[in-house]
Amino acid sequence: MSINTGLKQSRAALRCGCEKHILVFFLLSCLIFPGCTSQQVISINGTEIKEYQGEKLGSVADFRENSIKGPQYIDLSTYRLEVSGLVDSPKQYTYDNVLGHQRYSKVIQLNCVEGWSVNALWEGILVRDLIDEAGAKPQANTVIFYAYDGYTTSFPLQYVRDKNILLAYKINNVTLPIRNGYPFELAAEDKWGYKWIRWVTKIELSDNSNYQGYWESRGYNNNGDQSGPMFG
Ligand SMILES: Nc1nc2c(c(=O)[nH]1)N[C@H]1C(S)=C(S)[C@@H](COP(=O)(O)O)O[C@H]1N2
Ligand SMILES: [Mo]
Repeated sequence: MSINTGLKQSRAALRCGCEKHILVFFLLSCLIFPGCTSQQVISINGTEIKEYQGEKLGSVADFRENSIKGPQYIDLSTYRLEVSGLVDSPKQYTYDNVLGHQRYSKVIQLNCVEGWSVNALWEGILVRDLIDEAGAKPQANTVIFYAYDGYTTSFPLQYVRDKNILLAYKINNVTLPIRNGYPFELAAEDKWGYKWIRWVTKIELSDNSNYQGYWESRGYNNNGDQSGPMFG
């Protein structure tokens, strides 16, 4: 008998043994938990937290679905986040490449102009870190974000840098649900909800400080500060 077939046989023996154990375990657990044969949802991602450092949080379920084309389904196997425009070296990141950056979390409230708001714990990476990796050219003063549904919005580069703006992949400790922008939503702190672009696909450095995004070109304020006007 060669070493190879010996190995195969012992593996097969192992498998059989395992299967027996699993069967016994299954039968026993059915005796203990009679409902065990019905389908259950098993959380592989932890559960949503409702409070953080004493502060009460809203829930993923509190967000109203108001996207221009409904929720977008992004396939991670082909997904790339592009960082381009006025940069020294344009980049393309996979989801894992993005998550490979230093991660941060922060409680931030989103306020929609429709009159609802949600306070949540956002976890993400700094947009600034991606921009610095690509190297913004000196003329760049604006950051334009693009999304899978054609939605766009923009910010002064200084805001993104100085405010440590997060590109979020988790909310309240769970991976962003599809309708909340999976894989990434921009947590545009201090800005109206229409600046919180979801399903982000591209970050472009530009020198066009008058660029107007989807809602901005339809009358909403380009600056989007919650402390400032909603329109104009
Ligand atoms: N890609 C994309 N992002 C978008 C929108 C959209 O239609 N498409 N709507 C915006 C508006 S108006 C709001 S209030 C927030 C809501 O985000 P949330 O559901 O994650 O809270 O998403 C913003 N981001
Ligand atoms: Mo909104």
